[in-house]
Amino acid sequence: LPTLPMTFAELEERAGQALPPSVWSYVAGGAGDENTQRANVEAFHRWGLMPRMLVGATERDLSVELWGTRWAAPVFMAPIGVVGLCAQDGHGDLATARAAARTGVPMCASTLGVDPLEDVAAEFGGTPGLFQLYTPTDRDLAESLVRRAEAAGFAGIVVTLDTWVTGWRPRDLATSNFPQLRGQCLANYTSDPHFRSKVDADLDADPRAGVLHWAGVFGKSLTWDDLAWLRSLTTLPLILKGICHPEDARRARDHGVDGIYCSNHGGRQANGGLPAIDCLPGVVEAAGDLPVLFDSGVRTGTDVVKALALGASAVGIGRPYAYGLALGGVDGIVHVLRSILAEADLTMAVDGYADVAALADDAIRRC
Ligand code: HOC
Repeated sequence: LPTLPMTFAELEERAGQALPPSVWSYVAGGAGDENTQRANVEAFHRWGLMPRMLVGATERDLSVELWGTRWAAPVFMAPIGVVGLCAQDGHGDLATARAAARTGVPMCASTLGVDPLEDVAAEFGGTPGLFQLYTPTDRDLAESLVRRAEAAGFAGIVVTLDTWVTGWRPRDLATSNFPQLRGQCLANYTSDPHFRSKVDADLDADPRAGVLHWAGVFGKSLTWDDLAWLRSLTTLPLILKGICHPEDARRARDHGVDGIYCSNHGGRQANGGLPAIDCLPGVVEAAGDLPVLFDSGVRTGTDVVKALALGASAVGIGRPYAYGLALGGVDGIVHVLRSILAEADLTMAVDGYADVAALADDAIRRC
């Protein structure tokens, strides 16, 4: 695919030209003056990998086992609400699932999708998938979505904790963008029997009624008291997303979750925070033997290796695959993922790490 970009800078620039301005400002933008979004990326430069020689890393195995399933690589596509709109045909969630099938890189499908979760899962072609849930105030709706994800064959439920209300996003406020965009991404809600039963209108004839009802089921934060309920929702691996403080990781572990997801939502929710990668070591230590997923600021294959060396079990790619989708649909995502994986693999080769476990041995230093 010679016409697709080979650097993140070019990928971002060309996606900005390709996407409609409203979708571009939504996906590229973040909270406040976007300082945390930038800091997430810059913080990777303050960590350096330590090369080891004469270890014979000629053959490498980047696969990892998570919750009893082997992943082809320690990388997944992070959930991005509204990513579906980056596709030219308007079915970006299906395109992302097809890219997962082609690369073996799992997709964490967002609840806020343009395509219903059953259709998305049907495209995975044997690659494991995770389902991301925003917790609505209506518990029966949450349960209905989880039941559907289980029936569709998802391998885990990722509960996003930091997005019960949308952050202060100047780009979206300036364009009054978000209400109109999210209205196009409610397929999981409008296809849900419980959601439909609560709307006093014919959703097919009056889609606005669905948007209004959807807006009303958010706006309340969960507390630790809700953890027992969340845990009781499913026997699938339950993973809590948005954990940055070690104490929260410890509490999550004590509440019987199966995984911790260290993330600051790519700097989209709260500005003024610590770079997520700097939070990762503390979260990993507190998580003990629980797998830790990570995202926020990952742009390159070396970023992936650094996050793994800091203890992540698997690393989420966000904006890069959304931009790949914008530029080349399924092929665009595959190109971005394969480039990141190839760079990660070559970095490990040259630095002398034959597999992810080897990175646990003093592979990274602050610089
Ligand atoms: C409850 C409101 O993940 C993003 C999405 C946020 C979706 C808002 C949901 O834009 O970062």
